[in-house]
Amino acid sequence: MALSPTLRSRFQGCLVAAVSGDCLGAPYEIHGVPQLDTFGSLTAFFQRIGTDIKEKDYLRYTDDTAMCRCIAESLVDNRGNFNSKDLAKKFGTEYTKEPQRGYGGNVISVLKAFNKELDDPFEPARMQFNGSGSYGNGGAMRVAPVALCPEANFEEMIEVAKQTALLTHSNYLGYSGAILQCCAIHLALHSDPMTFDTDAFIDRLLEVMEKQDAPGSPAAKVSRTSDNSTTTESQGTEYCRRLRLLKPLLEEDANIKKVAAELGNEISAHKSVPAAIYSFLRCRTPVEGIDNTNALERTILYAISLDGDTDTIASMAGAIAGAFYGIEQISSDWMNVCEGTDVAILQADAIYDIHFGKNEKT
Ligand code: AR6
Ligand code: MG
Repeated sequence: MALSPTLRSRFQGCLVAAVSGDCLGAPYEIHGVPQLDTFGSLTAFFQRIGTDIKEKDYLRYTDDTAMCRCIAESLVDNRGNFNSKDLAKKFGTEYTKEPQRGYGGNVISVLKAFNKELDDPFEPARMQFNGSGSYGNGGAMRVAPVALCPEANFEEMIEVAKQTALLTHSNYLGYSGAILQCCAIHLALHSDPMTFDTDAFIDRLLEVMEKQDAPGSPAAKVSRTSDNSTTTESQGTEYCRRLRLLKPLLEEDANIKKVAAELGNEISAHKSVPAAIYSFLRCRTPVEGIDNTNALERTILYAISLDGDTDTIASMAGAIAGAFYGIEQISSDWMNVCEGTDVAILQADAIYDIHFGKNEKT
């Protein structure tokens, strides 16, 4: 890459690539990723995007983008600040307006509750799964707008990421996934692509999550799932264990099936956020079998190839990669066929303007 993208380009790239990953990954969540020649058939799908898809219809976004848009809108309406009642209301209104966006099975009851007057908007989420709360990836999939802030806001940003997730995901694993995804986007956003250090990036994420996992933190207390079973490992180590797998997997250039098996490709936050981060890191350099020289597009294609929760993992990987490479790396074909890329740019600009002002040249 000749020049580093501007920060405004990276804000836009983040939200647009998140929408694109969602739209491009969604058809595969329903139909599955072809098992044979995975990269080849996906590459062919990507090559057709500019032609036949444009003629038919555009690719629709799912709940990931619908909720991400609510967070962006709420942050803009509140001058960059988190407002729990406002965000809950926006989630509820959005769900009522378009309930068919593919929302997670259990979160729907929380979203419906947001349409009533609530003294405590966090209460419905706490009731989920017999009181253990959801560990779905719904908190992580929508967190990108929170990550779009100055470096100096890092600690405050972690708290906002947690709060936005807690409205629907009170389980430690659910909201910690949002924290990890938010930090990954934020670090990518503020990294210089010319001097990027993969090991330092992973180490920084581990440092953040080790703090989350510290004894006495909520992690240590959560040990049961809703059916009252316990996991064989402490839930508090779920994220750190997977983050520690990133370097060895990258070093051995593990095949895609191994990556999915070790990091996960599921609807739960701890079995999807690490896979999205891996997709970004792995795809900075060419991947055998993926015939695409654009690292951002390669990232989304790779994330979809992981199979499983394709729209959400591709959306999260896209958000990280978009924040790193900037909007210039997203083709006009993608912009045209993915529903909602226009709104993503407007929202990214509005968030940028809150933090840096309209005229700042960064
Ligand atoms: N115990 C058992 N199962 C659980 C638990 C738990 N504590 N928590 C979550 N699940 P949900 P989301 C399972 O409903 O996170 C869309 O497809 C359970 O099967 O809170 O917003 C998006 O594209 C539950 O239905 O919604 C994302 O991929 C599921 O996890 C995803 O859904 C989802 O949790 C986001 O879903
Ligand atoms: Mg999904």
